[in-house]
Amino acid sequence: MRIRFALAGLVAALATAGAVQAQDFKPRIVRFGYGLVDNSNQGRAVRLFAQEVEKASGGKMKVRGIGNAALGSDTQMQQALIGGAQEMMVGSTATLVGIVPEMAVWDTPFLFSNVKEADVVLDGPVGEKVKAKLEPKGMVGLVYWENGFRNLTNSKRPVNKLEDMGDIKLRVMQNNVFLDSFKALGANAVPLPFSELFTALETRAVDGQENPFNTVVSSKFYEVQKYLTVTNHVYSPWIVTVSKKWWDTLSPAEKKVLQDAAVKSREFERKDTREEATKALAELRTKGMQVNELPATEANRMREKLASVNSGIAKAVGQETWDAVNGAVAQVRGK
Ligand code: TK8
Repeated sequence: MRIRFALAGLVAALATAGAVQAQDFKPRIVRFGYGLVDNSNQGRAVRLFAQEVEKASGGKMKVRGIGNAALGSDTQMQQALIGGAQEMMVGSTATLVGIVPEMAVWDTPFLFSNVKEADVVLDGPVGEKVKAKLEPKGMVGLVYWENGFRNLTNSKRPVNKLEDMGDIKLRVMQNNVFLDSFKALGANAVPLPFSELFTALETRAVDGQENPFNTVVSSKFYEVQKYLTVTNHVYSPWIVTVSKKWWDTLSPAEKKVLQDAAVKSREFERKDTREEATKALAELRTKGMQVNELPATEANRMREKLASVNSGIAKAVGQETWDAVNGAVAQVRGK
């Protein structure tokens, strides 16, 4: 008797769950584009996101991760999201600056001195506020992911002092903060989309670039770059974005599935990236890269020179955003 009662309850519960699911989830294909190769921290986190979404939607929502910039460079994908031709992407906040000027604040050299500061500030109220600026421009920002602290590589010579950068043609991300930063350091800065970077290095159209260790490994830059200088000069995050046009067609349950999976992917991605980063430098050495750290006096000179771009960033992002972000950093540092 008791068993029969329990079974009936179970059947009823299942029926209700089924009914809720049927009306809340439509079959959806989500094209999720990214710039790095499949075997990278980006690729792994996109796959985790895809699994979570599929599970939570009872298989109704299917995420197709499309890496290698096969759907276009960061800026091309952003336009596809705005137009509604692509559902999701992950890319650098740095490449969004032309659409949301406030995003440039994350490119401030030496803004964060460790990943804890980055996590607290990006996930906190001011990170949310900057992220929210995407909506009126046609994109919904879900979460920030770690790209990592950036370091310098080149094929010309070991960089031991600033002057060593003098005649290095250095690829930078396409925004003024990066251009101004490397001009301030005396380099010949050339803006290029990431999708063109490997070929540019290979053909020596440019001599160097800057990216976290993880990317130097996953994109095989060690094949075309000999020297790596540990500079940790900036932490520019990645951000996961959704087409607003498409987002507006989703049910609240579908939106929640994407939001929850995005948070899970963020936790996974940061852990994965940090683990990979600790091993990457040794790997790059075994691949034949020559690694050096800047002597303290040169690191300080670099800091001083880069501080000269701060006033320009404050102007570009607005004093309010500048103060809010720097205030949030000071707060977490004080703790
Ligand atoms: C990948 C880029 C990349 C970034 C860059 O699409 O462009 O150098 O670091 O991660 O967003």
